[in-house]
Amino acid sequence: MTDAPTTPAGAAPAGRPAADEGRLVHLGIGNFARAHTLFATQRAGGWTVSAFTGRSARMADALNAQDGKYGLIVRGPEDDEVEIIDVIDEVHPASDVDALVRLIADPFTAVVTLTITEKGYSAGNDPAESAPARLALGLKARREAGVEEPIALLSCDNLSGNGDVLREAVLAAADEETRAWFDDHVDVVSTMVDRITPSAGEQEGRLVAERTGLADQVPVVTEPFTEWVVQDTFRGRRPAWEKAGVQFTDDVELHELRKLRLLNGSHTLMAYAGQVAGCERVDEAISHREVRALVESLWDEARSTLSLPPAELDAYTSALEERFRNPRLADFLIRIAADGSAKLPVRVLPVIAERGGPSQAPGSVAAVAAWTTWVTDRVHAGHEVADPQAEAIGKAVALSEDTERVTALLALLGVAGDDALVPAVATEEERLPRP
Ligand code: CS2
Repeated sequence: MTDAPTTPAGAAPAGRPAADEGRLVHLGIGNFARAHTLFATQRAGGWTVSAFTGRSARMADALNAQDGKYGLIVRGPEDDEVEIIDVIDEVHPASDVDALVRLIADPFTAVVTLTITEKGYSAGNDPAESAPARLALGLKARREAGVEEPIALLSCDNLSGNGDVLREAVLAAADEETRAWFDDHVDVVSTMVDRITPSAGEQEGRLVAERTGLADQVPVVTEPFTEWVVQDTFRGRRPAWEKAGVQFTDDVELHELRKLRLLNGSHTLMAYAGQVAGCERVDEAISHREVRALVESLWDEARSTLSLPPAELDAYTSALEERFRNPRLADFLIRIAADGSAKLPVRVLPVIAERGGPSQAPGSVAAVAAWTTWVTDRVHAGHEVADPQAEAIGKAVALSEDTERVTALLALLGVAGDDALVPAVATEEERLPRP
């Protein structure tokens, strides 16, 4: 996509040969990591994965009971392909800090990948609450064990500059000696990840059993498309991910911004505006005339903030549209609606600011107004909002005066009370398409 040196798929980047074997530790073993990061690691060959769950330990029990194997269903517009992924050695609950410390201190471990979601990076310095803080304890043990080979930490979450964000979060929780040791022994790598991975249901388990014989309690369903762009800054071993088509580049940031603002930005818009308009899935939302018009407008605004050739952006948005329209994927909007207060400031607000304010970014303003409307409707209807700030959202939506309510909600996104976005969102709320 850019002039930056990007290795062609299948070729190892010069000077940093991939290693035949090693251990990768993964934090946050949900559906996405299993469709994307572990899939690529299986293709690379030779490496084993020790994984840790997110908050719920259920995944550890289920995967360990299946010897770490699971079925990956790649769901195209016409048919499914099913493959067994068998790269996991052991799965631990996130709370097993001793296991994490032991694994990071072990010289065979050379790479840590994280899918801990946006909110995971601001979880503070308490190892009981925060994956970066647990990682800091692991690095302390690695330093104390005298391991010299640099370990690479890769963020696979939808944040711009995710490597820098991860570095800050780990260093904030690390002791002084580990901070001094860090730069010589740790590479923190930014990556752009992409593969739409909806939640799987019971019929997916039946499909895996029929096609492969594996009785799978935790199958994964995903789309055919997959992309991983990785900053080329490894001093230690890493899997031969180029065998899975992973691109190594010095310029991850533009890839990140393009994906965050065009894919994730329109996902967020559809998640809220689509549900407010009565849709349940992404393919319905993108086919809804008025929601689609809002998506077009958001895309125009986001495109103008990206320094990429128009033809390339055209190709990117047409491919996105096709992915969103996949009629068999059944990607429910409620999945994408989670954690809006952590997503909007990354995906949407920067576009409004870079365009010069709300009057120059009506599609992006609609995404924010759709969020304020959706959380308000949802709490009033007695449902929970899955969000790290759910409690504060509940208090804000209880305010009966609209401007006060919108002001309180936008404050949770870091928007000041006198920002022009407040009246713009209050007005836009009235215009959103309804069933
Ligand atoms: C979605 C992402 O949950 C969300 O907010 O936008 O999970 C999206 O499906 C992935 O980033 C696609 O790569």
